[in-house]
Amino acid sequence: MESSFSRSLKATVVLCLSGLAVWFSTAAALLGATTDIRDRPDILFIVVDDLNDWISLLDPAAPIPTPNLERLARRGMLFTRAYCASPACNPSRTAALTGLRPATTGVYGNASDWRQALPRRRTVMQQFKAAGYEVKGAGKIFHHHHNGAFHDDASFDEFQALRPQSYPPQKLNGGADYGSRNTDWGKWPLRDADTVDASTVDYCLRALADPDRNRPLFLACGLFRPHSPFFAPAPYHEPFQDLKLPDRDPDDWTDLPPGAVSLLKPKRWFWKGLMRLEARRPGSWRAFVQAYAACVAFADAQVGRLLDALDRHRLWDRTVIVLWSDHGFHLGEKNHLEKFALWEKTTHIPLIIVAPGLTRPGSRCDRPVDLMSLYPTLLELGNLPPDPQCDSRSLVPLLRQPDAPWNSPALTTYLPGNHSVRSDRWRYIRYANGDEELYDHRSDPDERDNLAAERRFADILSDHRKWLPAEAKKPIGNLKNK
Ligand SMILES: [Ca+2]
Ligand SMILES: [Ca+2]
Repeated sequence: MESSFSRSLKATVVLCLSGLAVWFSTAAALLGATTDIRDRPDILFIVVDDLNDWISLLDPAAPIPTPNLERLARRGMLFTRAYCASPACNPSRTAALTGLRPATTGVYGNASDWRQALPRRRTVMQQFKAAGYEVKGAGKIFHHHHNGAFHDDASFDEFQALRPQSYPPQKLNGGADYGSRNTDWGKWPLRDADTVDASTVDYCLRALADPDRNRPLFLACGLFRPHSPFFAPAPYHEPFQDLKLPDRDPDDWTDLPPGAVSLLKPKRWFWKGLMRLEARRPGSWRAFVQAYAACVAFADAQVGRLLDALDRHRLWDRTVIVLWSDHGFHLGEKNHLEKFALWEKTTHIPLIIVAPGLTRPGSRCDRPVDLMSLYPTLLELGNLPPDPQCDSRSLVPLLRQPDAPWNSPALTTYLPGNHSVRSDRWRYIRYANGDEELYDHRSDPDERDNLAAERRFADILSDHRKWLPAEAKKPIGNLKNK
């Protein structure tokens, strides 16, 4: 007679084998053993605007909770050291969505017309369209100027434009002389439903619920928060009344070389303006940071609505999900505000990839990677042919095995000739005039002590210099960033 132990052992073996069978069949569908378009996974592609790393997803000690990003990460792989290709909306998005770096294309600034620079280059969405996918999108995918000039109709079968931002009758931050209404912050609007992003997510929920799909779906969801103005309905602000302010050293800039200062100086008005406002209205800096946190909480809640739809329609097993931010954001660290710099705070981003049958639930990868890998990764996950023009390679080996060999660092470019190389341990920055910075993340995660002038690090410097792009395409359009 069979013992209860051997029965339960058998049951466990059967369960494991059937689990493995599901795993192998989904992995086979993902990785090319099938060519039938109907067997290909749906893709949910979520891009969040200006979301930095001061979030519980990336740092349990960070003050901004992101429960829905963590919920998503539990389904797949979190990249703990992912970096943008450029610390501004247009060059970052153009690079990620075309697979070509700023130094390859000349698209360095927010005013560079990327389509003029790359009239024939297929975006990653166009690759999926050509392969038979239905490609839909909503919100901020490409960088939008006020007139939507940089949107690309050719990338979508159907697209819902970003809903225009509504503004309160008067500025809310009390700083009539600090910035424009686009750098305002406060409790606005009253209801979630009246926000820019609710409308974007509503569209995506309808696309996910469509029962008549006979083609695989590529759905791009572009969330606008936490981009300024830092507006979110009142309940999102409440948890942050006692938020600590970021640490900073008032003298942090004394060891910066002239190349750094001249690059960053045009953006100093953000920080100096906020400090002037702080002097006149104490508490303004804290209110600014609290409002950013509220906008992150709001964006996280919008991601939660998408995840609820995946639960509701049982889409997890057939959907590849990629979530990323176009760059990070300074809240006063290193006496800097906003983006437009090459340090950790501006370049470090959340990146989550869920590939059913491929990524282990709740896995993490600590290899330094950058957003240039998104395009080739998506092609591989969608079982599309690789594109030899891409400037980087697919992350699929790391999705399979997070500690697989990966000998290239992450590379970020800001305006022509300024680059940052982030390896496991070091951040190396080289400015257009040849000036350098070097930070040791093992002992200095806030990048306070520039070590580039110390002779004992000469080998580290030369190891990192070899990753700088050989090519430097001339800039397209003017380089102003607003
Ligand atoms: Ca952005
Ligand atoms: Ca310093």
